[in-house]
Amino acid sequence: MSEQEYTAPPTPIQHDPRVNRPSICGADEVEPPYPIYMKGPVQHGFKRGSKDLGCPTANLPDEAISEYTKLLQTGVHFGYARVVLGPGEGESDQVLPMVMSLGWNPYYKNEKRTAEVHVLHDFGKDFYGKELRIVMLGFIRPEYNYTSLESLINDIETDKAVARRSVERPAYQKFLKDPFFQ
Ligand code: ADP
Ligand code: RBF
Ligand code: MG
Repeated sequence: MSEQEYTAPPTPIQHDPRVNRPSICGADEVEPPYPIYMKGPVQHGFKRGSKDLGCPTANLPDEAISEYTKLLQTGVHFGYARVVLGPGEGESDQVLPMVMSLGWNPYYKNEKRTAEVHVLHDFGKDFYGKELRIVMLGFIRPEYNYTSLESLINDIETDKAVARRSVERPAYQKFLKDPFFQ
């Protein structure tokens, strides 16, 4: 399918908060269009992730955003990530679960498509400029336009838990050893 043939669906308003979300996403096997690989040096953004959301997101450069993502629904995806830190920083330089927001961030009225990765690990410091490698393995939910910051934060907390559980399955764990990360 070409980009011309494809019209992205409109951004839905957040889901009904009274309805429980699934605790695991994706099939038992990794299904197309996944896996999707991206890599690039971590960019500076608007610094809202840590400050407003309590959830830092490492921003990928525009050039690193895979062509495939234009055909994907914007929203939250899960997979694995590695921040290439080099020798002496072994503890944090490993392949780790990640949750990723791909979209236009309607809550913040951003005008550009962004790919932001939250690595499920406590780095204890920033890593701007370092190479970030990721593999997207599944879809969690569409991007929503939130009516409050609190409900966005609640959903992000659920996204993190869902991502952790979703990559724990054997077909997903295989990607820990993917040559792309070596
Ligand atoms: P920005 O708008 O510049 O992306 P954020 O507030 O989103 O700022 O913070 C992102 C930065 O925080 C990342 O670029 C990275 O250097 C750092 N960081 C620290 N821990 C993490 C983590 N677990 N996941 C993602 N980024 C992290
Ligand atoms: N922003 C939105 O406007 N709608 C969303 O549904 C949304 N989901 C997110 C999910 C995750 C896991 C993360 C880390 C961020 C999400 N954000 C969302 C993006 C958030 O607005 C973004 O991180 C800030 O703009 C800070 O850069
Ligand atoms: Mg960020």
